[in-house]
Parts: sequence; structure tokens; C-alpha cells
Amino acid sequence: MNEYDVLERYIHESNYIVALTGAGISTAAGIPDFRGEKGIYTLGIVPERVFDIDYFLRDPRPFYEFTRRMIETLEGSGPTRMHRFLAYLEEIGKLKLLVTQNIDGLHTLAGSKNVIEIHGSYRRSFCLNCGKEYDFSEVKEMILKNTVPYCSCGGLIKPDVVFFGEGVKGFEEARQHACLSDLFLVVGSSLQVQPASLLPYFSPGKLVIINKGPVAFPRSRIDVHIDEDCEKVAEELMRRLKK
Ligand code: CNA
Repeated sequence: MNEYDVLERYIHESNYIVALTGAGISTAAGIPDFRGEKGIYTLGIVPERVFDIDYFLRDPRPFYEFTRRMIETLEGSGPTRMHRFLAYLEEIGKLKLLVTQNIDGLHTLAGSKNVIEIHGSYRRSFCLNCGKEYDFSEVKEMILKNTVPYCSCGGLIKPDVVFFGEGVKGFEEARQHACLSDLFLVVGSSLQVQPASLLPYFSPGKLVIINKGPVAFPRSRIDVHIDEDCEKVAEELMRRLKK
């Protein structure tokens, strides 16, 4: 029995799958991750600076430069095979919750409905001065023109994305689902960012990692680690489950 056979069996036997995804699921859509082989660290961008709330308040330009690149990339791509595979697992009633650390909105675009975006999203933005809410389409125009978005009151606009130094969203709900899961999938995450990386500890079920490279999690607690490109894994699993 190879690791695909084992995972296929786990999926058949499970009724309550919870998945945690990270930046690695979106690299095939052209968005760089943090710590992968072509990740942001290798591009000379320091995530702790770009995504740090205190840094952002002093100088929001690097964050909006990253965002501009991400918007441009997403216009030419879309959800990956793995995003669509996870939406399919939900559609057939197996996957009960998807927790993502990503801020690119690709799970929703792929059709997933039960999603907790634990690090927030770009869907809504707020003026840090008067609190006025902005829709993504409004700030997008400003970002694409290479301008930092400011409110009509003069305040800086910040998307509802969780920066280093801010609290995450929906952790307690995600933890409760993890406690009920009989299979927990980690897809495209190095599990180095807390508290999201703690969620697999709460699952009493099987733990399967689909990630190229190591993860910061005790090997003894992992049932299967498929150390391959998640697009290849999604293609193989789709072939097996749809037959
Ligand atoms: P990470 O620490 O960069 O880990 C990503 C992991 O995915 C690495 O171990 C890679 O080797 C692996 N990987 C990359 N591509 C593939 C692939 N095609 N198939 C299989 N494995 C692959 O990122 P985490 O998500 O663990 O860290 C959490 C951070 C990253 C969160 O705060 C995110 O908001 C943040 N982030 C999000 C995005 C996005 O929204 N797409 C992009 C960059 C960073």
C-alpha cells in the first residue's frame, strides 16, 4: 500500500474532514509562498516587515506593493486543482470545514463555502481614522495605480487582513471543528505560524500532511506525509475518488 492508497482509504472511512491550508496551495496560481523554494524570503522581501502592523502604520508602501503584485497575478490565474479538489470534498459531504491562512480568496472562488479565513481577507477594508468601510473594488483601483489608498478623511485604509501583531479570526470555531474531525488535512503549509499551526493538535483523527518539504510538527503524530506538489496530489486523488 502506498501513501495515496492510505489517504484514499482514510477519505473513504471519514465523515468529518477538516483541512488547514497555507500559501503552498496557491503557488501553482503564481502567488509566492513565504518559505518554499521560490518563496518571498528568496525575493528579498522580509514578511515580518511587510506584514507587521507597526511597520505598516509607519510605512504602508511595501505591503501595498506586495498586494499590487498579488492582484496582477490573480487577474491572470485562478483556483488551482487542489483548491477545486477541496471544494469537491465539501460538495460530497466529507469536508466539514476549511481553515485557510491565505488571504487570496481562492477557496471561495473555487466554490468552497464553509471557510474560515483565519488571517482575514481583502474583501473589506477600513479607514484607520474614521472607520469607513471600503469594498475591495474601490481600493483595488488605487492599489493598481501604485498609490497607497487613503480615505476621503485623510486616514490610511487597511484591508481586513491579519498582520503579525494582530489577533487571528475564528480560531475558537476552527478549534471546535478540529476536535470533531476524524481526518485532518494540512495542505501547503510549513506549520510555522501560530496559532493556526496548533489546530492539528486538537484533532483526535488521522493527520495527513500534503506539503513539499518539512513541517514544524512532531513526526510521531503524523500518519502520512505526502511530500509532493499538491497539484499532482489533487489530480491523483480526484482520479481515484471520481472513478
Ligand atoms: P509557508 O511558511 O511559506 O509554507 C508554505 C509551504 O508550502 C512550504 O513548506 C512549501 O515548501 C510548500 N509548498 C509550496 N508550493 C507547494 C506546492 N505546489 N505543493 C506542495 N507544497 C508546496 O506558508 P504558510 O502558509 O505555512 O505560512 C503562513 C503564512 C503565509 C500565512 O500568514 C499566510 O497569510 C501567508 N501567505 C499567504 C499567501 C496567500 O494568500 N496565497 C501568500 C504568501 C504568504
